Amino acid sequence: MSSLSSPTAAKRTAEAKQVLGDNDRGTYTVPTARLYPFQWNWDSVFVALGWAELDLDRAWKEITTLFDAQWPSGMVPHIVFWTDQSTYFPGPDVWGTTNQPLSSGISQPPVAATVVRNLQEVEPRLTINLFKGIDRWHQWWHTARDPKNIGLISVVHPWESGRDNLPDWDRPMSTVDSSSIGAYQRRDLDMVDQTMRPHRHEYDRYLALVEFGAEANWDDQVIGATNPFLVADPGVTSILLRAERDLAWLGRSIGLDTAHIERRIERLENGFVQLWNPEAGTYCSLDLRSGRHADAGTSASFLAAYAGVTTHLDQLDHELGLWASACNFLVPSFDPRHRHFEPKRYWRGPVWAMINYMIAIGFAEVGREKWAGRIRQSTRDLITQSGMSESFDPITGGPVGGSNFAWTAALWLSWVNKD
Ligand code: 9WN
Repeated sequence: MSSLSSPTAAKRTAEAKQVLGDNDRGTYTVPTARLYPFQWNWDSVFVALGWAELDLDRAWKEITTLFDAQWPSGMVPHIVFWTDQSTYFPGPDVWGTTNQPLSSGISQPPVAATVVRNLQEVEPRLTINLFKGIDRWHQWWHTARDPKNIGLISVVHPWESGRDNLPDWDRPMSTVDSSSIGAYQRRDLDMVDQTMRPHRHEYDRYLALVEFGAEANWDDQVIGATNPFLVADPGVTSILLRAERDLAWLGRSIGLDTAHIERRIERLENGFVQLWNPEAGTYCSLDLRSGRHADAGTSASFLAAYAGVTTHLDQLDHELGLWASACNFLVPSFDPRHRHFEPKRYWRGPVWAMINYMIAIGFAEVGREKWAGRIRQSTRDLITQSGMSESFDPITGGPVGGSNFAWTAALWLSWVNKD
């Protein structure tokens, strides 16, 4: 186990700064140069935590740049295509959106309010404009992504969850018709081994959903009512619930009335209970088209404490213990005892630093320091062993996916290796 000041840790710190610098595009940061050459929503926000350790102005800029791409509807897109690049597919032509700057037509987990609160606590610089932008985005989730008004947030594309090929999506995606999808060239496989990426049949359906959205002109009402994929996600729901609490804090800190945010918090608190799957003994996604829960937990199940939901804490504590006995590094993205667990395939097993960060914060806040410490130590061991990788194999600790990854670097600087 390396200490905070060990030579290896110092080497990783230098590497992390280098990675942020290399991926910096001045007003935003790309996740990693060729594989993901644009601004990604939640990547950028986590990266702001890393910038805050080096340059506070740059940290705020990362977030305001993202909100410069906010749609009139309030949606903040998952990718902003600030420049023309050919190393990523699908690009703006496939998304068929019209808003400027060009962007994708879906969103990603809303971590912004929480990170902005962190920045604001270092030095208050929140503008009313940014506050309103985040507020409109949160309202958009409640309206556009809770079309049945049940107090749960759904995703209309696996990419919207940020956890693309999670086994949770297998069954709901199996009903998506991809027969209209012609030939296309994936670019991810030029850079990452195919054993670490989603399968071809999954990509066909990802594209079919993009086609569906484009044909609907990205109209939220049409998508909410008829999109073939609509799944309530414990990840986005927990992250939004947490973000709403932080947004209310931010509003109060600048003297605003936050009653409408408190009402939204209450909606989600009431809705959250529907994610509990008694058979699996954990929080699971809920397919709103079939009415069925997924049959196993994911790393997002452990975000309940982060969301401020403490109802099943003992069960989650117990469940995490079982996961810990089934792998060497925490927290795998999917239940390591399940038959669909794949330690190297993207979101079907690998460990992701920013998910660990959120889970650890939640456990620490509810007094389960043991888990918070263990998760941070695991993240530390993984990055020490494998560097600034996109994600990590929970069995071997080896690197998975792309390298020189901005959010891994940012979390090393702001959390893993911070005193
Ligand atoms: C699609 C950039 C993004 C992350 C996601 C991760 C992956 C994209 C892809 O990379 O998704 O958005 O093409 O694989 O799943 O969480 O934001 O790092």
